[in-house]
Amino acid sequence: MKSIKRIFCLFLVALILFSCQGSHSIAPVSEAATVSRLHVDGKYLKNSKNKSVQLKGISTHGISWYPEYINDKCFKQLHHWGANIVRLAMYSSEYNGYCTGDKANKKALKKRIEKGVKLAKKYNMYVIIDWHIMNTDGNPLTHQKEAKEFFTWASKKFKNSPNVIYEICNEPCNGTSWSDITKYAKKIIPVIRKRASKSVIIVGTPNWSQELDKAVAKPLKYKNIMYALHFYAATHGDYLRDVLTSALKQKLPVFVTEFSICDASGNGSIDKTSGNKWMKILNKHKISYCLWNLSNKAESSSIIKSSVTKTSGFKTKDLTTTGKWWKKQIK
Ligand code: IDC
Repeated sequence: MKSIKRIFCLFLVALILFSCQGSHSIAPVSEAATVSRLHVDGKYLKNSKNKSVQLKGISTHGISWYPEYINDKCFKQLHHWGANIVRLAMYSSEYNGYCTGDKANKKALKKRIEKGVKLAKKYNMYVIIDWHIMNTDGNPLTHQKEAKEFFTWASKKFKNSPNVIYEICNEPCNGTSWSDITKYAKKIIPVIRKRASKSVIIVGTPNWSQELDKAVAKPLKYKNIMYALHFYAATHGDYLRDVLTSALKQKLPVFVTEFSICDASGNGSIDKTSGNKWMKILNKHKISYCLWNLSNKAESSSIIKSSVTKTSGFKTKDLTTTGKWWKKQIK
């Protein structure tokens, strides 16, 4: 009788052990839940187990304007909400941009990036270092020298950080050609790859990162390159969605490093219907995305209400319409 009991107990223990092992082998909800080095394979971003991953997260506002959200509790909450990526938007020109501010400003911006990368790592998130060219320096060649210096610093600093993704030119615009972007990319990509040889690098496309067709026609000849598409759902509808779907048919690796559901000014009315149509395509093709923007600026793209001055510990009632919508998407 005793030995039957013993066998029964042993059987029970084995059963428990087996079921525990089983639950470990279940794939995590988000394949990128643990930060591992990523690579690009066809149109997909893949992890070290060769599984395609979709990164979902948010972009800061300009880190000269709103640096206060780069803090431990805020990043922890973003992670808790389901974000697995944060984009650090560093304007190159506008308002204390990297190339227009003084030496002390350059230093402060670098410190903020270091802090952001460190916090992202702590909470198992990827992080994009975004060289945020815009209207006043829409041709990336304008500040190529400074970009070289900056990316030399960044790639040295983060060469051992597999969670870092480099975005070398936010939105080429004002008639900047793909040929100029290519010239710039050929100078900057080798600078990054010299130190961070396997890093994923995202390249902006002409016309505020909308003309993916130009990259399809003449892609860059480097490994682990993705191309940026930006959309603002209340302004950009079927026309731009078609640009995306035809680029995907050509297997172009696309990363939506910036989008929102308001109009292209970052403000104005919100179009959830168009936003939902966009999400359907992004999710279907596992396209990674970052929403614009993590701040409380009084504009409809911000996720925090302008009346809310705290920088962490947000309740649902602290979030704007955009914030609530985005939180549901990344859950
Ligand atoms: C906007 C901000 C706004 C700021 C302005 C400065 O939302 O508060 O005053 O930049 O130029 C982009 C840009 C992004 C813009 C955003 C909305 O990458 O910097 O942010 N947008 O206009 N491309 C399309 C829209």
